[in-house]
Amino acid sequence: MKKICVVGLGYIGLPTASILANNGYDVLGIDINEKVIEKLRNGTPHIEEPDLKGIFISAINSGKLRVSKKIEKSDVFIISVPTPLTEDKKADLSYVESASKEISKCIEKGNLVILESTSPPGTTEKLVGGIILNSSGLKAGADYLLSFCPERVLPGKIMYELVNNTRIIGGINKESAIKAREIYSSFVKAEIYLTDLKTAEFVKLTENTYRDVNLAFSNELSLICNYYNINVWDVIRFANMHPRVNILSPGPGVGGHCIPIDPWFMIQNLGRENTLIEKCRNINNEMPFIISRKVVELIKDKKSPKATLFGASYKEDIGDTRESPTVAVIKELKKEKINVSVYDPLAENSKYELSSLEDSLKGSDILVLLVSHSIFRNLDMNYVAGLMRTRNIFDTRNFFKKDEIEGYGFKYFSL
Ligand code: SAJ
Repeated sequence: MKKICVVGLGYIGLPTASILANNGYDVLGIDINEKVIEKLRNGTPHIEEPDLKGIFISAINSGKLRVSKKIEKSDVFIISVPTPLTEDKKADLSYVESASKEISKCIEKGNLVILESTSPPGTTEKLVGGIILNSSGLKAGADYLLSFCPERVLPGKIMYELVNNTRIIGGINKESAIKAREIYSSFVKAEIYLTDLKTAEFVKLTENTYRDVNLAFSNELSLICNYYNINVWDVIRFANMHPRVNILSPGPGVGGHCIPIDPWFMIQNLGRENTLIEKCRNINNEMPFIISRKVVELIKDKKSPKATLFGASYKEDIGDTRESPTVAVIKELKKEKINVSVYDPLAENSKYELSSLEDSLKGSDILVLLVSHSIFRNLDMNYVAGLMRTRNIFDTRNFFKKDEIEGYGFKYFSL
């Protein structure tokens, strides 16, 4: 199995295609977006991710990685396309569907098809396998091999985690899983465990749902601590000293394109309401509104109140703004007639206009820290204080030190 076609060149597909090419495979990366292909052909990755550029360029320069809009015959097909959430909170599998149709056009007996995109249990066999059977007549397990191998990498650390994280591979039969393991073991240094398709699909959802539930617990703790006037950050720090407790940090909400979405995939077919998982989703979704209400309360008496939000991306030290809690905070504050300006030197493709540091702070009544970018550590707080009309800081991430901040004449509020 020498030639691999990676369908979908996004956050997972592009790094995976590049690494496979650097490990000796002939890789063809496919994307439907003409602009993406053009950019890649000019030697520039269309996504920002530490260490990706060098690995991508060496793959392209070696001639082992090509990119195209058009699929070709291959030994292996890897599907790494987005699986977003529909309005009614179900998996939108349309990209998986169209990728499977493309593959059907050139699949041959003995090939291996691997789905990487996060999907509800049953998708690999029923949807991918079903489409390929209908369009090409080839049956998964009998005529070709079919696997599910979910990505598990953390945005911001993708290149490291692709190589160093353990992987779980599900196969429609043992041979499918074993063959898929052969491909990934060319670059994965950690263990690769084999199972069946549905288990592998469910494991991926379980990992992200576990994190969402943990985050909901920590966000709810922050509300309860608020009631008792206890510092939630101290509580979590001390509780986590217990060898079997590991609570995540509360914050202004849970963003990104995985954690707020995948729990819905897990429960979408159950027909049960009010599950723990749904409740946790709702708690996390409520956080930007809770933050906004507090901001309004703090500055509503000012004449033409202005709030400055620090951070537009969905989490620290990356530029990705997809599903960022900041968007909901902006909307809420605007509804309440608060002037809002946002500062984030890392943010890419922000839906909301961003301001310079100076413009965002000039005449402001509150600085709301929403994302803990490391670069915010270099801020000259005297300069920040000097620009603001009212020196309020609302720190939703336990980023600043209260005593230090008060030394600049700020009133400090935290979650
Ligand atoms: N967050 C907090 N407090 C924390 C940790 C995170 O509020 O203590 C917030 C972040 O600010 C962000 C959101 O949660 O808004 C999600 O961030 P994250 O770092 O928890 O997760 P992602 O979405 O960047 O990546 C996750 C990872 N999954 C797990 O850790 C179980 C990653 O390994 C997955 O590959 C990725 O989802 C994915 O693609 O599924």
